[in-house]
Amino acid sequence: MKCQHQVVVAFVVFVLTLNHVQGENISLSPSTQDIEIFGNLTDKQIPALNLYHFGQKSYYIGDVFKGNFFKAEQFCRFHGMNLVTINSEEENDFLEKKITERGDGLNHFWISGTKLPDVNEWIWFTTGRHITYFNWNSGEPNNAKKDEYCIEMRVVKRKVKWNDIDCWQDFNFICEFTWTKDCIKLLKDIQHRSNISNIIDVGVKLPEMN
Ligand SMILES: [Ca+2]
Repeated sequence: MKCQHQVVVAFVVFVLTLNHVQGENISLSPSTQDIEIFGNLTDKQIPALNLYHFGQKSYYIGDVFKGNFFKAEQFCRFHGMNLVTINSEEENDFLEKKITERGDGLNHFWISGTKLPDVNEWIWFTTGRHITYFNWNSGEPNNAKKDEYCIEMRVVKRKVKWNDIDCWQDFNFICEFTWTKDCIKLLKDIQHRSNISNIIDVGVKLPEMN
């Protein structure tokens, strides 16, 4: 189901992109026939999300809603994603560029980092893996209020930086999902069924899968 969610998201992005290019009315969801491909999914569950693509991941920059760390993860999971994990300077720089381009320089964003399970080590909440790349702001993490167990990021002097903070603050957030071979195969099947060419080349910039 998760993979189907991802493909639906990508398909909606494609539909929006294609209609925009052709100057037609913008559709906010696939047709009934498209939805039937995904079994129990209904149009009310179809998100029209604007995604960015880097490597084998796609990202949703959630600058419309705010919620605490857990609500942010809940929103991401509802849409077949998780809070973002940032594993390299290149990935961090990509998100920094997109946040800046969107004019979100004053916003705070939850990412998946936390030390809730063990106050002595930082992990990615969504994968359970130890964090190996850090991008702390100067003086952070400081656990200033003694309960700063989650990580938010924001633009500081034009650079995205991380800060530990309590998990109950209402912030924007970034979701991600990783493309798998099965997901790409499903997306190509939709392309075939829909008689729409270049769904991946035009609508979704996917990485080459080995
Ligand atoms: Ca802090």
